[in-house]
Amino acid sequence: MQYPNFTDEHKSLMSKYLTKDVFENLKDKKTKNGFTLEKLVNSGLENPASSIGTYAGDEESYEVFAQLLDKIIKDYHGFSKEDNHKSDFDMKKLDISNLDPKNKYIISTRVRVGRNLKNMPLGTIISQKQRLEVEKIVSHALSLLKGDLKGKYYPLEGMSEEDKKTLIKEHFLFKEGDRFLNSAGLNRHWPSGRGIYHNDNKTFLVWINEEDQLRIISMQKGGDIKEVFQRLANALSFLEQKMQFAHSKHLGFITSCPTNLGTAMRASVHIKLPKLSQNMKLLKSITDKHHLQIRGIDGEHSQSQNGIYDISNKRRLGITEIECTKDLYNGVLALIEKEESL
Ligand code: ADP
Ligand code: CIR
Repeated sequence: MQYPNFTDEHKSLMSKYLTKDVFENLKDKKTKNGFTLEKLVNSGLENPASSIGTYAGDEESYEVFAQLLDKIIKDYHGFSKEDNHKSDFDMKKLDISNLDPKNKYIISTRVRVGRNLKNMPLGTIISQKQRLEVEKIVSHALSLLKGDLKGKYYPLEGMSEEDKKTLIKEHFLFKEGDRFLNSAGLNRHWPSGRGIYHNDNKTFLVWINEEDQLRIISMQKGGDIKEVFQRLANALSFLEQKMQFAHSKHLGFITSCPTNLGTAMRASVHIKLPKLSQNMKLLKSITDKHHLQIRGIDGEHSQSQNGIYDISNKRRLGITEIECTKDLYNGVLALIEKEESL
């Protein structure tokens, strides 16, 4: 691999931190699974508008390519290589109430975490056989869930186009053909091994073999973050007994994108802010202050519609699950207060 020809078009943290020195140090390195620098940065090279631009191949990628990835991790999460990650699902510390009891602003609330199986390469380089093995292990564990988490697994293969479209439009299912994932090798053998599990009322869902091997999701209408978080915590404590997830003391849960490390948690609301959204600078000053990210209504890289935004915690590593949820809570509280004052 030659040193990339970065242009003004390249906006990613990868292009910022892959200096010639770092490149020289890393260009011939390989993990035991054969993952290379070329594979790590391909998404950011093929998609200059990437904000991050890297996807890892395995847990070892974060050690072998630390000279690049530590800088991206520090920039995104504010987390240093000397720090250690901590987990905390203790609901007693979540002293919060419904942010929008009259349902004026918040349309829906969703909390997801990413997980991958221990000792499996990540989706970027996993073989088709291993991916099918992941699907088997995860769908079997899910079939043991009970109560309000009980549901059914729907493989993508064989699902009608209409069903897929409806599930995507209603924000339950992942999109197809994401170009960032495509360049990272994450869409290989599509749709084989991919699918969605959900309970009847679609408040608990699990995506299998998309960007991460599991995306575990709790969501519902309205602004009761606590109820959504509790459902997720219940599901996780069950699933953790049935499978072992890739995890390190330093980086928490291992994910293919470095933005998802640690808690791998994104807690979000779909929120309507008709007045505040007229002044994006003001809106952004509040979200920045509370470490929140703004996405469009159809998820990452999509646009807002009807003044509805997806607002979520940006930091996931070096803070606990409770703190991620509090980031969202405090930020959304501030947004609603500002909207009401305008
Ligand atoms: P991820 O959340 O897994 O990082 P995306 O940003 O692509 O990935 O979002 C996945 C889907 O979840 C999209 O359809 C998005 O609209 C939906 N979504 C995210 N937050 C909410 C929410 N609070 N309410 C309803 N749907 C949501
Ligand atoms: C990018 O680099 O833009 C894509 N690979 C997605 C990065 C993850 N996005 C984020 O900000 N959490």
